[in-house]
Amino acid sequence: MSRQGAPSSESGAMLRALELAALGRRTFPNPMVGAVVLKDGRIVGEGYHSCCGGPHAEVLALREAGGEARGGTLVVTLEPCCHTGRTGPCVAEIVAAGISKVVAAMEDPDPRVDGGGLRALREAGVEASCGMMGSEAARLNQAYLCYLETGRSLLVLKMAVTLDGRIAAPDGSSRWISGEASRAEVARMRASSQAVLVGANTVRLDNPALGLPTDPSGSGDTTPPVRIVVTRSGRLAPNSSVFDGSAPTVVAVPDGLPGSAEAVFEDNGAAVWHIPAGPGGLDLGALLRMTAAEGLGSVLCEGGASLATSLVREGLAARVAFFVASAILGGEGRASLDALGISSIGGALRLSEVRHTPLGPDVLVEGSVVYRSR
Ligand code: AOF
Ligand code: ZN
Repeated sequence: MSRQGAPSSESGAMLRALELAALGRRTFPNPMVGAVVLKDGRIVGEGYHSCCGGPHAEVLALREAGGEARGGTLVVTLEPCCHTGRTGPCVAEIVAAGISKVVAAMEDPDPRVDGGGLRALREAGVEASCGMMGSEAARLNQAYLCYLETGRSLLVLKMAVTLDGRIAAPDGSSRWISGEASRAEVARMRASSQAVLVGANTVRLDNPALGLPTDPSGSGDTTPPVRIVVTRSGRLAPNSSVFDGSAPTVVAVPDGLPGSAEAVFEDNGAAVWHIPAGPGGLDLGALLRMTAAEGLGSVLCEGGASLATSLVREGLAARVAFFVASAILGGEGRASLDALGISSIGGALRLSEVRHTPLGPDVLVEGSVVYRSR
């Protein structure tokens, strides 16, 4: 894995640092960070943050570089930290190692850092720049950034819709609206999410297992996401596929649900989370704070329409990923979202950082949702 000794430019090293950062799969609530030490145009050290509480990327890269770090350049995907958290400040180690230049991709919005790392480096006589491939680094750290800003997990709303925005025919059938390439992409999305969220109706109608096919990422890491089912009534068939034991399952119920329903889920190996009541039944914001507290940084909502509507209405769907299929169902079909209370075009919710990916006959449209009133 290490490219030790390979020739590299600063931008080549940043690409490598981003690649390394992406290997950190259990970092939440910490960021994903990769670092490379360059000396005379060659990589002499590499590191990445692999799990929360573990050593920071910079420290590992400096350790690998050893004495070669002196006079070298540290290329890192996040501003080095200047505080003592679970580990010590990276800035002190960078200065002690004799690094003469730091190239960072983005500032660290953690209030304990927030530009202070770059300032401290400059004060110590280290040249420091920030911004190279910043949007790629931010993309990698969406869950970290969302958690810092809101205290919640990153909620990505995924839907497969027809050209006319329908998610199912009137008889409830929806398999399959999107094609094979889209479904393979959904598997990759699941594999990179720590949890998958569905409403009880989706479990009743589609009975999805919400699991992973064999190693969709090709990385050898097949840890399946936790399956979370939201139910107001606590009525879920014990033989539903989400209780097949292939991955951990959580049933989220409103506070005060009678204990007998809870026992049924626990008998089926599921954990039960009690969530305060909220606008649509459960307080979904509280649920997403709970997922964050449980270390589940990103949650992929896979339907159905009423849960999706609540998430959008409450401003909780931070990102959307709509697979738009080349198919038409007409007005009898189930609409992807119910009323949002938008009465004129000026009120339409728009996306930022939009990406379009053609997938066979479908197009994946992804982006962050801009909620105006916030
Ligand atoms: C990381 N890994 O490679 C870098 C981080 O409590 P700690 O010691 O784990 O520190 C967490 C903070 O350190 C994190 O919020 C971020 O501000 C900073 N940088 N964190 O976990 C790393 N470089
Ligand atoms: Zn650090």
